[in-house]
Amino acid sequence: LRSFRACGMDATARVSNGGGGVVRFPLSASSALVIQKGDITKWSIDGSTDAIVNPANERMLGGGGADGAIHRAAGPELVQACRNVPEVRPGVRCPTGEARITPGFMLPASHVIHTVGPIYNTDGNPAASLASAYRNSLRVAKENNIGYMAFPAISCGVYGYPYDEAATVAISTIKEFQNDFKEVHFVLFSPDIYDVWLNKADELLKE
Ligand code: AR6
Repeated sequence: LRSFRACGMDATARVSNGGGGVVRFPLSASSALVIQKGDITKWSIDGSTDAIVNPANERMLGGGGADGAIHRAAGPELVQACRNVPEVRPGVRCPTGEARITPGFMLPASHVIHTVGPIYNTDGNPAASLASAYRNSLRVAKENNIGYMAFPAISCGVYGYPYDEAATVAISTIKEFQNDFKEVHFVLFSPDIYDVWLNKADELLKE
């Protein structure tokens, strides 16, 4: 089922992390969802205004997992830019489900969109909070004329979201924005998550 969708030169050539297993799902005549394995800190689309999404926490000053890797790769200017994001209440710059944008500094991508997914076991409505994190990230990207963006599997690490449920929310929410982007990528670090995402995209994006 998958092999016929494996993309050819087009997307592969333009993804600068060189990762194999890049699978492209057309969403509309001019947009696609692209799923690949890899390290999101290395992702960009050459010559475009692009953004990677950082699965952050509400303080927005760095942390472990992908957040830690993004801050290390971006350099110290990123945490400075984050400090300059106003607090909405003490210690909270980005409430769960919202998103904020900064430059990418030393990253290959030009922007970072910071969002906060739900902690699966303590959030009252994790599916709504996760959908909101994706939706607000996409909205902020659109407001900043970003045509290409890359998401990790938000909340699927430290925050404990089950992969299959997360994939349903992630892919169906991105589908709502199919006319607003050229490409939305998932750059997935874990082979298990990559498999779950591919199967879910096959299921939800069948022509
Ligand atoms: N590229 C792509 N994906 C990655 C990378 C990378 N370089 N590194 C990890 N992942 P997590 P969360 C995957 O824990 O669950 C932080 O401490 C990882 O395998 O980074 O939303 C923040 O500060 C997993 O599948 O984010 C918060 O406190 C996915 O990214 C908290 O963790 C998300 O895992 C947020 O937890």
